[in-house]
Amino acid sequence: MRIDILTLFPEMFAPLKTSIIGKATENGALDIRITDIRAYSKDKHHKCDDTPFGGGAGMVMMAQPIYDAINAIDPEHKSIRIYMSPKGKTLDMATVKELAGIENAWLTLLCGHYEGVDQRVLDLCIDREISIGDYVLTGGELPAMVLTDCVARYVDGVLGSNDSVSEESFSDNTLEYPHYTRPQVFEGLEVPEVLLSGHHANIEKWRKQQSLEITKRLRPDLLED
Ligand code: 4F9
Repeated sequence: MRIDILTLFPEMFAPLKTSIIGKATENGALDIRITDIRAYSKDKHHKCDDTPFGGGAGMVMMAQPIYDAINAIDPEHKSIRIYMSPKGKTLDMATVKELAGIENAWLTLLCGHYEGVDQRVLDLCIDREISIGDYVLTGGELPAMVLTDCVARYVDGVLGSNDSVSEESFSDNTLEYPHYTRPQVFEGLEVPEVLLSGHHANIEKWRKQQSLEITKRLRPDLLED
């Protein structure tokens, strides 16, 4: 999967170079490219924001640098162009799996900053808007990393064969069961007996029951449909 990220703050994307996503990039399963929108500014001071027409607080990102950056990266509009925005559809597992399931998928993620982006560049260039939740951030960079991380986990070759996605939280509308590792007693707290029994059927039954109980207690809304 190829993911292009357009931002005024490329240095914010260091986390994508580490851990599982960093390894998948080295292995070639992911091709993540960060583009500095400022490089496309035609202003002599590389200006990319200006005051809003109509007045009001804050600055607005100018259309021209974004328009030119998108058209330099994806001149034939072959990628799915996504603007990370609180106005977008809230990200859920259905959207994550939809994007991850596209053969040879190519995503372009536009990160706004300040008060937002000139509406005309969104109208001209953007296919969809995605939000990661009902709160406002200082920019779309963290949402772009959230989207990249959770979509990438479902791309072939990103997770090792031991990192199963079939038992994790939300996989069948339930939250995941609790995990334990050595030592058997920690600060007086014991590992549940059944996990030490070696009886796989009982362990599976216990985990299913734990999943259901935890979901009922913490997220009863997930069980409604
Ligand atoms: C984007 C918040 C996506 C939530 C972008 C300020 C944002 C956001 N989901 N907030 N700029």
